[in-house]
Amino acid sequence: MILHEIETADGSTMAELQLERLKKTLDHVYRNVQFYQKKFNELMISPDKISSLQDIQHLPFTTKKDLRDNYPFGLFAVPRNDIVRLHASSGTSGKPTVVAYTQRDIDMWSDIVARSIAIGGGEKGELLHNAYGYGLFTGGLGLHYGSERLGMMTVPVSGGNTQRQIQLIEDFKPSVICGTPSYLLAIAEKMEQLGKNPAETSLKYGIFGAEPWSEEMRITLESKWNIKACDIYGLSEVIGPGVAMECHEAQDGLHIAEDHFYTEIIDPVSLKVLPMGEEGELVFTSLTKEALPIIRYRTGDIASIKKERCECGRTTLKMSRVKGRVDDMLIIRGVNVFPSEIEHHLLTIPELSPHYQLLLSKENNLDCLKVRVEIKQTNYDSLDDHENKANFIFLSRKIEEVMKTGCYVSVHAEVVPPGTIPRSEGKAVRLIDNRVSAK
Ligand code: DLL
Repeated sequence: MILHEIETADGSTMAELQLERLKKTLDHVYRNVQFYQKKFNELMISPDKISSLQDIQHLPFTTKKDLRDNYPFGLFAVPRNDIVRLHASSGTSGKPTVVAYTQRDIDMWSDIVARSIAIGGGEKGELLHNAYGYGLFTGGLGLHYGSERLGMMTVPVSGGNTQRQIQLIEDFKPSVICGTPSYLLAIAEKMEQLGKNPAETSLKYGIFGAEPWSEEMRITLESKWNIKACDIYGLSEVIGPGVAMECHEAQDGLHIAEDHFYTEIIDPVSLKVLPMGEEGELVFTSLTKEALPIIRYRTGDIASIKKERCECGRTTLKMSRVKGRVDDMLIIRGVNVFPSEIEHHLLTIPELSPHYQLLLSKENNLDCLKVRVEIKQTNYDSLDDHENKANFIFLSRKIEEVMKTGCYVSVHAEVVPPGTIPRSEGKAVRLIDNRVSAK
């Protein structure tokens, strides 16, 4: 295991480095990005007056809307000639958000992702199968460059063509696989359908992220594949994958690349910074980016942070698993619930598979939630039609009960036969919102 010096630095060394880098970043954005210059002037903030990390709290936030309003290139801080790469995130509505990288940004990002892969168990000389989508999405190329930087033999498979994924896993014998947790589930399922056992491949580590996933999903993936599955977090606006990565030793929170990103947790309503340990919205300030430096970016992701020496030896700030996005929180009859919490409780029922959908609708002006989930193949095949019907009804009632006691929400549950719910090859779309069309 390679531990980088900065990953084990003491608090004051890290803070000193962060402050020095923050000052440079603020000077850079003030001089080169009109948007920030205007905002700083409005708030009467002069970047050279920032003298401590606490002063960050006086700086303005940046939101996805700001990126959209300045679409496509309005927030770039370097001349066009210095930009070597663009990525974009699709988003669910409106224009994509476009992000840019100089060659130095790409180098720095590759270093960060190389570090992340090593944190998750990857080693120079071993083989990495990359099933994240290549293209405008940062997952494919982000992991790719990091893997090469680490010195791993990198297989750029991208997402999709599941049969070929299986063949390449069998033939090339990778030790690390990267992809969304939902796609790894789909690959495992395809193998099982072909009479193969995913637990018997050469794989040892999984680097999974780009979508929320629960601890129960980890257990499912680890046992299906016989691997250690670790969580990788990131977002294109901040850089892409690698902002934080869970270590395979402790699997207890994600190590934030603190030397590149300053992290805050805020209350998404009052916008006040919350104390360490409290759950709220993640906010990042980039400390080393050139093309698109970003100040106090409101991610919309809900998590908490903690500072402790980890079992793996690292001292960096850790963030919890992302519970979900602020805008994904459902309010069912006054009760707030995140889809990841529903997944967590759903997967405690052993007869059910991890393939599910959440369908939102409006009835009598109230939001209603239907949980549609597949039964496990083995539980289905062992029964005749009549028994299956009865079992579906029994399991549906059980789900409704578990949701009531676990998440305090009333849902309508529907158990369906294996293979009913569409499989994902990238980020899974589990929430289907039929509320607008029902109006
Ligand atoms: O999803 C970057 C990435 C690629 C991360 C590959 C990890 C692996 P975007 O497409 O911009 O970037 O989407 C970012 O995805 O704000 C979160 O809501 C969600 N997300 C990313 N990683 C995780 C994770 C990439 N590990 C948005 N857990 C973020 C939960 C995640 N949500």
